[in-house]
Amino acid sequence: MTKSALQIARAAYQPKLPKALKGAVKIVAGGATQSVADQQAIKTLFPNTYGMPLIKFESAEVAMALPAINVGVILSGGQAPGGHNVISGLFDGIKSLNQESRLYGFLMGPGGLVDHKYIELTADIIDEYRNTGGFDIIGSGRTKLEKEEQFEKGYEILKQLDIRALVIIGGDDSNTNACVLAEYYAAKNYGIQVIGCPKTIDGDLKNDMIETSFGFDTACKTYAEVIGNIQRDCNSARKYWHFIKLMGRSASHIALECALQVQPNICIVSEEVEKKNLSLDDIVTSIAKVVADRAADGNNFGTILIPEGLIEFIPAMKNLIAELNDFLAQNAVEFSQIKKSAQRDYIIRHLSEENSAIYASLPEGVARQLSLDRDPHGNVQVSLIETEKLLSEMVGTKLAQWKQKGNYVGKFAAQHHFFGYEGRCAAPSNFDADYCYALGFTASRLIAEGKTGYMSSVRNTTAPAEEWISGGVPITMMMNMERRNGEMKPVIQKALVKLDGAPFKTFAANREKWAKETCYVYPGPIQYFGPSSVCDEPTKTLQLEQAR
Ligand code: FBP
Repeated sequence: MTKSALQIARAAYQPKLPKALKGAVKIVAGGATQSVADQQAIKTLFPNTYGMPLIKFESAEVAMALPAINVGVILSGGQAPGGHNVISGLFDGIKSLNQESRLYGFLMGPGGLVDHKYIELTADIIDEYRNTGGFDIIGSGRTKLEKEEQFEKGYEILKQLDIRALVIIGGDDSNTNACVLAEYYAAKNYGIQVIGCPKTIDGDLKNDMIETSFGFDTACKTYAEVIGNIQRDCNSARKYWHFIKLMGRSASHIALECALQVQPNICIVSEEVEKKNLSLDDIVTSIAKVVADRAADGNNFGTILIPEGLIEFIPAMKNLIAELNDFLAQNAVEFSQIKKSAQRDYIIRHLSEENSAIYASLPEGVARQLSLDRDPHGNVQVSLIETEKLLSEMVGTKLAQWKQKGNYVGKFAAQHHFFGYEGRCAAPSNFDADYCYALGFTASRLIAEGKTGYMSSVRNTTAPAEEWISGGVPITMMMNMERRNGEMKPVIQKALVKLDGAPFKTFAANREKWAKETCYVYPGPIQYFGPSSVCDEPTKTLQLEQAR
């Protein structure tokens, strides 16, 4: 296979490990834990994995010896830079404890476990993928592990391969599944440990113990590079407004991080829209005002960052989507038999009066996207909704009305972009390469300690990697009860942007200036070699959250 010069050089990169993981480790356990909310309900649903202590690894004198063990690994959900390094860290970790240990990768996500599709990950294969982006080593998928028959099918193959620990690398939904599986195998006394690893470019799987999900760093830096390039183009030609939608199915962390890196004219933060109970028209008006103000200064150009999940955070739309979710879940069969051309009318006839009116007022394309199949976890596929076009069209209409009234005298031409897939498989930054390797290595130590229902945790991540703290968090600690597909379910609580947090406050303190003036920053491409100040810098979000 032909490799690029960067790929060849990057293959030789040795990810940095926290000091404590470099030799023998001992475990330091804290007190009992409880879930973030709905404690009684979660405790009842997870009697075997609830309340376990937080765990930290520290250096020890005597090395622990692990009998040879077979371990399975699954990549679940959307790709995120660094997944291959989690696997190589896990591989090196189990091998460092016993050379006879083996690692099996289940193919194309959790479905590989159920369908018994797997490969053994040998040293040759692992070496091909060190420090590379993508999940192609074993592929990924979104099959939801939730049914007893799936757990039993999984158990069959795990028993056959003598696998005694399974590592699931995924986002909040996949780690919820990891926890359900851990509980099931523990209840059945099957002797199979399940460990989770925090993945998602969206950055919304985080809490006090999980400072960031892997992939967020690289993905944001990749988008910020391209947005910076667009800003330089836009500041050169001075004729376009660029409407840039950024991935992040729910939370606006990616848009906010990119805004902090590039200082655009506008960045919408969905969580603020919800808090202020803004309507679509409020958002459109506020954008149009910035466009008009800049036009008054002769600046008919600018950049607007739009979080992918915006639609679901506009309160009126959120109510509509919630009703649609329940309605479509309950009437799935009937709905699937209705002709496509009649589906819109069918929905309008069946929704409550208020939601029916909102649904009817939506442009055809957006309305259709809202009624399309949910992903296996019941989520609307927001990446398919063209919010950037919807907003620019509406802003254009508003400006035309203002022009007629003599309130606006500019030119408005829009360009549209959607950045998501462009960053999900980028070669991991040094941060993600190191962080992921440490997460995988930590998972091997949790396995060696016989733990199950834990998520691998690496903290203190704005300090040099040597000083990072490695350990484990009981997954039940992150759970609460939420409505999914019309039913209350235990799920990991999503971490949305905190409006009283330092990243948002920093943005809010600067946004008026960024709107009016042209304060663009051009971050340039991720650097893998060179001074640490250029190559190892964590995200602005992490730096501000940890105030370093
Ligand atoms: P995960 O939550 O699985 O990490 O995926 C995140 C994400 O990249 C979202 O930002 C986006 O909305 C979604 O995946 C797109 O899904 P798909 O890859 O199935 O098109």
